[in-house]
Amino acid sequence: MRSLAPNPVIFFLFFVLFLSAFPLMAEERKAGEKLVLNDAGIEYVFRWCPPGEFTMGSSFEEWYESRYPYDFNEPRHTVRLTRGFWLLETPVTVRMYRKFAEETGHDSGKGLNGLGGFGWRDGKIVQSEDIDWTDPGFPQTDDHPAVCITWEDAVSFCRWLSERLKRTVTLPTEAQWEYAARAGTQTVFFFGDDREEMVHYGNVVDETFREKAGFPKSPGIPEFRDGFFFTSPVRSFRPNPWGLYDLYGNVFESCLDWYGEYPTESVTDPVGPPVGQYRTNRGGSWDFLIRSARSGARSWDAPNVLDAALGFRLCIPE
Ligand SMILES: [Ca+2]
Ligand SMILES: [Ca+2]
Repeated sequence: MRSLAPNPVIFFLFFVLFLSAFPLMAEERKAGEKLVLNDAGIEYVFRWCPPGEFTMGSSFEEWYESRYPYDFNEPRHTVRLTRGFWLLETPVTVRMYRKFAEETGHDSGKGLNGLGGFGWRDGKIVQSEDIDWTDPGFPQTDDHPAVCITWEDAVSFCRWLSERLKRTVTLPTEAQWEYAARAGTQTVFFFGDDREEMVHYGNVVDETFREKAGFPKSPGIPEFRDGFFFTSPVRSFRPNPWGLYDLYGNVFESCLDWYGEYPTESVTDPVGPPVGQYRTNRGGSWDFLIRSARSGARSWDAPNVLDAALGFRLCIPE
């Protein structure tokens, strides 16, 4: 008579198969691997950023040579990220943001000091009550990065999309942003130290901008033409080694943290100070000099600032 007990050999084989499936799902996932999520006809493409350790910040020499207009605030320190995360391949686009605004009726508020958004009017950057994400003062198609998005707007968007996708969607921390941008590099930019190479990787203040904005020639402005005066459609430039586009230039990207001084010692999974006045953002923009687009360069804004230089990128923590 056949035994009803499970065949030990088959049981063992299933057990081995069961164990072997897990490394494929977690440990062996490659940096830059894609995750494509869909909601209401909109595609969100994320790239995998594995757990790891890196040196955050840059050298005093790098900062000094860039003539960054703030005190040295990016001293190098070791950061360990114990959990991997998915980062949106591009900044959040107008198409994505419009869906959120239409569905929720979200109101961005009146901006810094209640005086509206910063955008382009009559050949210069001004603050005006009629400037917001629907009209920053220059043409924006659905494939351009959403701009004039406050930190508070960005967090509201994340909350909304978390419910839609049934997953936690948030802003990256400053450490996660820099870790992903560096993608294992320690140079000024992920493509090396030569800022002239930026012409292939990001939309910054270039010769075209200088001419149209009527700026004088200056050592901070490169001679190249990147092809865009205002924002550029996302993916117009080459990605970084982990498949992330538009990290440098185009729009600054809000991060989760309050702005504060870096720790002097090694840290694990840093999230910034517990309280603060400004929120961090990263990467430079179409109307800022290349020096703001360095991997280690830090910037910050009040959480209610509406600025045509400021957008955001999404993070799904593992
Ligand atoms: Ca440009
Ligand atoms: Ca950017």
